[in-house]
Amino acid sequence: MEQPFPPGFLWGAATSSYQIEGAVHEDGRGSSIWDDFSRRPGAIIDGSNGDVACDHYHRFNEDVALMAGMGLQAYRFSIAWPRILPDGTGAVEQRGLDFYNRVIDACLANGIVPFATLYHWDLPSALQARGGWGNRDIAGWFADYSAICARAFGDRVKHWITLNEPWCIAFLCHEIGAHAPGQKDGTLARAAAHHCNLAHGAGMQAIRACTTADTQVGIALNFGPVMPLTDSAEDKAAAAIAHSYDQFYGWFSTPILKGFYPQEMVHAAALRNAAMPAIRPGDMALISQRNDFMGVNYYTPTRIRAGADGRPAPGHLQDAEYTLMDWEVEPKGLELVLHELHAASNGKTPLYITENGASFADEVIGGGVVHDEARVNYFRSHLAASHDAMQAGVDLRGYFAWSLMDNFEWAKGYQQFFGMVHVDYATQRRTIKDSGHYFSQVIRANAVI
Ligand code: IFM
Repeated sequence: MEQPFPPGFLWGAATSSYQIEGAVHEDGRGSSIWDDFSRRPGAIIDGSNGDVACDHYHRFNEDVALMAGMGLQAYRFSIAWPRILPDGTGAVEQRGLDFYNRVIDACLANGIVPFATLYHWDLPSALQARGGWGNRDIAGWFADYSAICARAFGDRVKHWITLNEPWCIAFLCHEIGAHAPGQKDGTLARAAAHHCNLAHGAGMQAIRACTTADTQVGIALNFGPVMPLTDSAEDKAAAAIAHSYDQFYGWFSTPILKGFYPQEMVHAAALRNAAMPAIRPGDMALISQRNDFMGVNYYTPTRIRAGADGRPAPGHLQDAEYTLMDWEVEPKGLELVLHELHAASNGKTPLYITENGASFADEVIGGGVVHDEARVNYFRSHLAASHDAMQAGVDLRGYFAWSLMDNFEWAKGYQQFFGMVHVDYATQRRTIKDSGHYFSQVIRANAVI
């Protein structure tokens, strides 16, 4: 049975600058922390980098035409900070602005609504040299950069996302060290988390100051909601504990929607011998300003079981489906997050799914055919979960598939495939996969089919 979505529900696809653009030395672009990190031996699994990636910088017209052909109604892309401000602050590079003007205009000419993300991880190296996300001044640097973009593009871009996945910016990059700049310092990570939140608040203010009232600003947060490994009372109790310590909520959605860091974040920092960031008067008010929407990036849940002492321990289901990233496929996790955020904002903050998708090894047949049944099923089940959440009252306004096309998957290089469009990196030839065709049918029907 078809599950219809409401009229006006927005269907799109998402990408990010460093993952697709290439052209890292062109038109005055400054260096980014990913240019640096990807040169570090062992940092990227296949030794690759984003120098060429999908060559989108030169092929954006073809890519926008592809999107139009697929019937996409919206495109979430990110702006590379080092293309606009090669040194992070100071002199503006007009050729960088011109590139995004061309992308935006191409979208609009094809009836595609542009959603611009201001920061999707490619921090100018010059700012890293000044302490990067560990330096509280980054909130001001980011606000200045946001204002430049809002002034340049705000007449046509009406949807802005400040940061993509600040949990990754803070913890994956500064405590786990798996992403640029590859640091492993719990105190630094927590400072970075607070500075991300400040940058989000300051960035929203800057955008609003430079644009008209029809402009909408939000943030894209990632979530890995806790689910018990089994239905046993022990696993459920352990999952409940883990839920209260969930960093995705505790460090980001809770301060942004409610204006405080839960006590569990303080406790967890102490357990890791990490200091909490200094919080100055006015910080939490800046952080918890009204968001016009909140973006949800969801891929997989966090499975928790009771360890020997009853405390939460990581779990792995034996009989579940896993993607090439080894991420469990569980659409219920998406529903959980949507309900949680709806409740946390008292239903007052509209939601968009700003990323959702899966990496699988595709069957590249040739002659314009790529079979990816597992991805079709992933989309179908997660769209059904989104539909169910809306039926239950969640204010969900749109869905962006991650990703438009295969691309540079950060530390996993070119060994993961999230695209609805296959990219042959040797020729840069694009081929719409079965999942891309499926997504087009969903858009046409405005329903899960
Ligand atoms: O490719 C990334 C994206 O840049 C951020 N969200 C998760 C995706 C898949 O790992």
